[in-house]
Amino acid sequence: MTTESHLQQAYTLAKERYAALGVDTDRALAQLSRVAISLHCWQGDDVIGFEDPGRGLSGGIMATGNYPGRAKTPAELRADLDQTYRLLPGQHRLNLHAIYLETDHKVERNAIEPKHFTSWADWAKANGHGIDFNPTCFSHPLADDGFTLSHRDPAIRQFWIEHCIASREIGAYFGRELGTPAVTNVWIPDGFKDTPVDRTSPRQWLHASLDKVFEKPLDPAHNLDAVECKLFGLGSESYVVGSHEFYMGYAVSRQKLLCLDAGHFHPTETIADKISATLLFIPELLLHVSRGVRWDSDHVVTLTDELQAIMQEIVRGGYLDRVHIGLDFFDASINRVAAWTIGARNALRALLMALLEPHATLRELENSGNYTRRLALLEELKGLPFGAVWDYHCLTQNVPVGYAFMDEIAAYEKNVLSQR
Ligand code: RNT
Ligand code: ZN
Repeated sequence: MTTESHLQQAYTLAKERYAALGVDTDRALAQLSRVAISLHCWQGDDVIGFEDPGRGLSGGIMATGNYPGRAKTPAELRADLDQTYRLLPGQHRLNLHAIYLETDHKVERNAIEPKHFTSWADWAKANGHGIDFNPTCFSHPLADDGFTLSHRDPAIRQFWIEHCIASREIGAYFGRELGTPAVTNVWIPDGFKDTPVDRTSPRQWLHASLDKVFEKPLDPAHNLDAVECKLFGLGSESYVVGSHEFYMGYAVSRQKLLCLDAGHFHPTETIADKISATLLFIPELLLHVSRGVRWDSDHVVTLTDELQAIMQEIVRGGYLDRVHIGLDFFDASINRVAAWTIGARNALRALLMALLEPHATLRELENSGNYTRRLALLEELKGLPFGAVWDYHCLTQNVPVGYAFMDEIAAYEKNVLSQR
């Protein structure tokens, strides 16, 4: 008997188990294959980019580790991404930062244009990827004192406003070219290491700056604006200008997308519960699926309860059309293609688990006040043969089943990464 028929048999048995609970596994897989995850380009090169490869990462975030094989050119980064996408069932997006532009001479951040990103657009078009975008408000001399859009110096604020405006135009360019809107997400590192006396002025400046950034309406078919909050960062431990309350208020009043990064809240605070609450007041959400570990907000995503809760909330609430799922982590201590693949496959696995829930039954139990059965069923679901459904999905989508994806990564490391 071939492994393939084993996998098919296992699926048939799993399908029966789920069907007994009223769950249609084929339908769940069809839904899963329609979800595009936005893969963050920056895991491939430790957030360095191509603007000034000699300059290190700065701005309250840090990639640690020196695992060999980091992508140093756009061609290398695209090759690593291609390899990663080959290991993921489904068709996925790319999340690009402004510092990943391609140019043979220095271009100031406030002068970037779509023409610096045509190779990315061509590559995305040829491979069926949508693209999302981000202004890069860090790793730059004008961000070195820790402030950008909320800087006390109006000239420095103006520079970053122009950079963000240029970035929205590039997002719209990708959206037009690729026929799917880019989510352009503004995250700034602005904040104080130690206790500030004036918490108000930087927030007023940020508020005014953002209004200038978003002044020009762009067609939502091409570009969607998002803003990302944070609780604290490296060097901004005591005060972050763009806090949750700040951006929640901003997004609600301006009807922007809110970006919830799983690593940007108090260590015991999770973002799953924020989805249904925020979506009552804003049109759509962007998620940066990440994993906080102590002071770090950017570990590779593992199949945690928190990840499962996020995906459950998206599915249970019927929010798949209103929540953009992006990944955000950067680990330079392990194979970077593996980091992407493990994180993305985990996001998809958690999503599948959520799609395999007997939603109608669970709701009925809850609505009729039968919390005992609700608890029993939720616990029982954890032991159902979800893995057989996932394996079958990988099989039918022509990507490696199970741990076999590591064989391909090992070969890629031997033939490509170790030659760099
Ligand atoms: C930083 C934010 C932000 C960045 C990327 C590189 O804390 O999470 O999203 O990770 O812009
Ligand atoms: Zn983030």
